[in-house]
Amino acid sequence: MSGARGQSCCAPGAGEARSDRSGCGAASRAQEPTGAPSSLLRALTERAGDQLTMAGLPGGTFLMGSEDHLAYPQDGEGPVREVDVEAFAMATTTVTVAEFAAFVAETGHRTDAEVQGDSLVFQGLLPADLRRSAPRVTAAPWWCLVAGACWYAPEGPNSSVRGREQHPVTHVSHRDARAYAQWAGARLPGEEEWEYACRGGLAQQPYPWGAVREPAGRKLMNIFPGDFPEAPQGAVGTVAVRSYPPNGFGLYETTGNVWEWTAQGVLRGGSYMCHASYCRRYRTSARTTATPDTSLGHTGFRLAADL
Ligand SMILES: [Ca+2]
Repeated sequence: MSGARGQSCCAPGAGEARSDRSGCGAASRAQEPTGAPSSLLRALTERAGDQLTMAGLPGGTFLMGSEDHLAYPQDGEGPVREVDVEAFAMATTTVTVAEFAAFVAETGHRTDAEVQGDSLVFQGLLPADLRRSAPRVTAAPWWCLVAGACWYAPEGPNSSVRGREQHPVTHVSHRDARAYAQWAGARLPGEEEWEYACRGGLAQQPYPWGAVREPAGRKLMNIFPGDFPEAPQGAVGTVAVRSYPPNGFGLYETTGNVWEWTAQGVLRGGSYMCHASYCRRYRTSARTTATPDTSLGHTGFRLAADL
């Protein structure tokens, strides 16, 4: 499928909105330390709160993928196949802003969004002036390329992550996620591990809790409210990483909230921008891809480790 409902609706490359800035000089800027103010890093790090919690998952064989009526065959969701997974550990939540701040404070890591000087932000999160002036992704015009948007300023220079310390870190590329994992002594989950973990022990269900998206009308994940993209009915954006009940393996918000990088660079789980009116990639088997240097306001990651 091409066009607006294809993969670029979920994870376009920033190059689609950049015109004359081709990343010239990016290599040298990558050597510079982060631009995050040290006072901000200190304040965020103090609020890191809970220690990283990992859930030990038993190994096993599961049915990966989906061919049901909700699946997007063009995304490679099918065919359904048996996959063996060794026992491993998975973080119960995605990496938070506060946790990422601790990494940056210690290493000075400069993210790809900082190196490139911009990142992609959903239009609905922006003030009116930026919404008008920011370049758009042609095939997915609700994505705005915002100068200065990065993990500590998710909607550009006048925004802040203060008050969002327990939200997922966003605007992190695959390279940034791998650097964090290495620093933490962990790794990114393989795509097979991610889906096995997301399913929470259930077989061939579209949601981590079962067959129905909102059982008895109860919202169980952070996805777009109302009609996408122009008519949200309620708040849009990330929420704290433990805002909804965990799945059968004790893992929070695998579907919804933010897309999550896997080791192979495939993104899993959908985000706060997914809605049935446009894109139902908030399911256990849904997947999309982005280039390793892509940063997006709806993408984060969680850690895995060998047992
Ligand atoms: Ca997620």
